[in-house]
Amino acid sequence: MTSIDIDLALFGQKASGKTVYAAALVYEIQKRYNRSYYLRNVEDYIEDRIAELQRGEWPSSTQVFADEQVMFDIVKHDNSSHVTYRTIDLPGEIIEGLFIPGENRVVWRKEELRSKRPYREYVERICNLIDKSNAFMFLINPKGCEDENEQLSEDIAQDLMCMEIIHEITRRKNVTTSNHMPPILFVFTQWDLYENRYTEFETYARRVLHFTLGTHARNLGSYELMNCSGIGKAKLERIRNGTGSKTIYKPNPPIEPRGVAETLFWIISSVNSRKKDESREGDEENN
Ligand SMILES: Nc1nc2c(ncn2[C@@H]2O[C@H](COP(=O)(O)OP(=O)(O)OP(=O)(O)O)[C@@H](O)[C@H]2O)c(=O)[nH]1
Ligand SMILES: [Mg+2]
Repeated sequence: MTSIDIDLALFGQKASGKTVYAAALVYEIQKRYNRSYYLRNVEDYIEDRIAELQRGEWPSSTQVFADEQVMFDIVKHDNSSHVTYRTIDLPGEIIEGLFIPGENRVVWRKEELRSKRPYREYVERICNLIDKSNAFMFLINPKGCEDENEQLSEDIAQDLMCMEIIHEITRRKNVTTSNHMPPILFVFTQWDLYENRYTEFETYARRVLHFTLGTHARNLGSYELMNCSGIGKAKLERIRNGTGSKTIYKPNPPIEPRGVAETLFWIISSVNSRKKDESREGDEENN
């Protein structure tokens, strides 16, 4: 039986879809891939989020003090392989506070702010996560702003976040060649809302990640651009507010996640081939 450990660092700003993604991943493997795999040890936290989506409700924004571990084992029915998957459902507020330009510009770059409250604790959490992870994923929210300038600044903010974190990965893990870079996956979420607008996905995604892909052209080893939808289909709901009413999207149960499990399969195969390369390098050094 082959076994593999995935320690995934999952980044994305507030409302990029991290919690929905984590719930959809478990649900999609349970439902769509149940002929090949079964899941063991899924926590209540994720089961509760799945139930929420199935009631047609979105999860609430993950709280700053929350420390939600998402862990499970994926086992092949024939017992030929076994994957242990661990990640943390980070509160996007922490990431926004550190990486998204605000009144203090980008806090992450400012030594004098990094060591002060509330940032110090956030910085430590991110650094620990980077140190213990062997795969990285960025969730990008396409946003779909009506205003062109607003859209541009949303795109750039997410691009800079990726660029900054990848820089930190290269620094902390002492990456000198792209061979030593852990696999990195960029996933554009909420694709049920955007598939008709961005039909040339690859061109669109590369444009949004302009600075990241340019700056790190030589650092990035195995990386991929993907899109997914945690719920598959959304329904429009009219809600009343003080001055009138507005329409919002809600999950339309039963949810039908799309492209979510594929992200995990890409990560498993990338971590696996990295493991093989490393053991080959080790063998060569010993000979
Ligand atoms: N249409 C559609 N909307 C989605 C999907 N996933 C997320 N959303 C929207 O994005 C919002 C935020 O999703 P979350 O998963 O809570 O985002 P998050 O990254 O966990 O946010 P924080 O907890 O604040 O960091 C949801 O309330 C939905 O409005 C999706 O697959 N399809
Ligand atoms: Mg969340």
